[in-house]
Amino acid sequence: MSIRSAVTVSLVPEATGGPFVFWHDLPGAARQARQLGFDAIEIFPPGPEALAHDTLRSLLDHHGLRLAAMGTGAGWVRQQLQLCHPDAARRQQARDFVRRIIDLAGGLGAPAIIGSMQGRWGGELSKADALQWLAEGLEELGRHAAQFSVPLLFEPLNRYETNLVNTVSDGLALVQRLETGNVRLLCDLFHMNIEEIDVAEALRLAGNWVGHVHFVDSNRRPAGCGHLDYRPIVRALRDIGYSGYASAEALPWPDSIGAAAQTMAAFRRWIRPQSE
Ligand code: LER
Ligand code: MN
Repeated sequence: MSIRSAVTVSLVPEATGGPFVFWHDLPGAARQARQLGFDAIEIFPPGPEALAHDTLRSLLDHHGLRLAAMGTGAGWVRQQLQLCHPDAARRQQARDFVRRIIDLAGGLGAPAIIGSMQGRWGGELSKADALQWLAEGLEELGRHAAQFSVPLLFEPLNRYETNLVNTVSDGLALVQRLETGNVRLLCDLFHMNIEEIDVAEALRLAGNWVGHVHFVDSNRRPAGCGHLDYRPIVRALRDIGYSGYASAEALPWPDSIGAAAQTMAAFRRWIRPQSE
């Protein structure tokens, strides 16, 4: 199976200025995505209650699109929830938030993403304790996702966004220590460009654990608008047999439609000729 294309849409007003291609207008984003030839959209919702299953199902079906994944970061952005919180009640709120997004996305055949909901250590909270709370949350939520036959995606983030899990290697150590094998890594090329010694080698190291890819350039502009060399990256994805999404989580530069069109041109140049 070949790598499929996806493009992000944010519905979170507080995330304005963030790295999402389309903003606020979900039906408009779906229409543009389809017109440009994307296979799927990835949605960053304000919360699990913001979208109804049936509305989403009919929008996707109408445009012949799949749902690639759904973000949970609004739990952090809007409510400061995090899975490693030292307070048990706050941790539980974080898990509940993610679980309800798993239910919504899973019902549409898509995984949820844990990125900024992993949280940070510091103050009273040691790194070891933070990782332990995070691992317990991932264990429970990974098992929960399995009922929908989808993984839970865990995303290492660069050092300016978390001090917990920055690299693929640290991400692997975390997911491989879980009893559930259902938590996979989301490899975001922007974060990897900051943290990895060699992006392609890190993808090879992750191998079968790669569950999703954020397809973006070194400066978080759309693929082809920075200085990443995609040839060794795509070769590594092919060699590990990756058949998930290359999902454009990038700044809307120069604007949303321009970013989406640029991503599709890059996808066709580097990924589709090699993956078919
Ligand atoms: C945040 O930087 C990011 O890459 C998102 O995918 C995390 O949810
Ligand atoms: Mn990302």
